[in-house]
Amino acid sequence: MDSIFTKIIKREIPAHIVYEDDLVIAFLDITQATKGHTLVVPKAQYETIFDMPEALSGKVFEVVTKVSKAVQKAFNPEGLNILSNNGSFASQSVFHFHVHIIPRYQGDDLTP
Ligand code: DGP
Repeated sequence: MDSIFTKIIKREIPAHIVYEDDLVIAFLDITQATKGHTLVVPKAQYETIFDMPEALSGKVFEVVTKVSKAVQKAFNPEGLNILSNNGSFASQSVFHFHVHIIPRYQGDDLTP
């Protein structure tokens, strides 16, 4: 069954896509936990990092680096969290591996 992210990749549902190549796509997270919150997703549908070929993880993190630099330039946050939830116990809700890029700002909603 296609994940919601595969549906985005197939252009069956809309998303604000900021990067795409043969293997990886990046688009804005619908929740915008903070301004510029972006997801980096391999186009092949692997549920978690445990299912991923290591070569593809490497490619995903190349794109995480590229997109992080672009987010930093575009939004000028004070810092940036990069995280991936794997497994429902770890708060994963979409079972298609992805990496969150979450820009952090002074006094943002995520500040403890
Ligand atoms: P996680 O809990 O780590 O599995 O994060 C899944 C993220 O996916 C969550 O922050 C919201 C985002 N998301 C879910 N559905 C959609 C969608 O249809 N479009 C976009 N752009 N993001 C979505």
